[in-house]
Amino acid sequence: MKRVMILLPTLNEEEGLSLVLPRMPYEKLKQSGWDAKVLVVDGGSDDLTSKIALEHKCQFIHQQGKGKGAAMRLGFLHFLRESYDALVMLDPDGTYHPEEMVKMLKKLEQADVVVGDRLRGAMDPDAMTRTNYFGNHILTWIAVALYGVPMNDLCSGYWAFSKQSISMLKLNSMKFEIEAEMYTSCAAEELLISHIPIRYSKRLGEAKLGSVKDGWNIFRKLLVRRVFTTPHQNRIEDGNLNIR
Ligand SMILES: Nc1nc2c(ncn2[C@@H]2O[C@H](COP(=O)(O)OP(=O)(O)OP(=O)(O)O)[C@@H](O)[C@H]2O)c(=O)[nH]1
Ligand SMILES: [Mg+2]
Repeated sequence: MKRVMILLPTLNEEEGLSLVLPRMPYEKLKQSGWDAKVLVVDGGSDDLTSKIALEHKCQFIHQQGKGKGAAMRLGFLHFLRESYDALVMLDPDGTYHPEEMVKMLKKLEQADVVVGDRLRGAMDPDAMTRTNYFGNHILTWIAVALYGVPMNDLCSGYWAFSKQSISMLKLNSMKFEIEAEMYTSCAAEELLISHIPIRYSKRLGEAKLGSVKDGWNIFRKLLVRRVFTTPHQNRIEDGNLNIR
């Protein structure tokens, strides 16, 4: 059996997490040769997020700082410390469908990285605001114009990686610019990115992303990494790992 880590970033995500965790396709993954373990990296939720994660026997880390980017990098660090073969990340806010990771891991056999593509997938009518829809298209277009590497959905929160590709990423994002930096780092390391259309649904609970401010930070990250290909310093604050 190969081992896959399913990495979930959370900040007050009790509603989404309680819907997403029971839908993890453990059986289907097993049939495809994958033994899966979930790691939740939490940014200090004050709702029932940690309780739900532990009830479902997830590994749980309290990140010491804040931000999705810092959380993902901490998750990557733990991934590399253990003997996993692949990593799948998705936001557990009800927007992404855990069942779809089976086909993403299948596709990973022919690529280093697989991105779940919402923009060419099945988007539920009320899943994305008009501002985010145009913002996602524009940022994706800018990324491809700057880096010349195919990308269909820059800000997707559903990615699968081989172990080797995670070990090659060089990242320092703290917040929602993390996916953009994952793309720029894949481009720098010449990793093969493949896409797969996915369904995208309306979020449960409250959004943490501010469209304009975070959109601007993503744009800025694309520009900075075009000039300075790799981060000066790879800052990751360790968290407290609570293994159940
Ligand atoms: N660990 C951690 N996770 C976070 C933090 N901020 C947001 N998240 C999680 O990151 C994921 C993405 O955040 P969202 O608010 O859904 O942002 P988004 O998906 O870009 O925007 P929406 O389309 O509005 O859902 C969610 O699962 C959040 O719970 C944080 O500071 N730390
Ligand atoms: Mg979301």
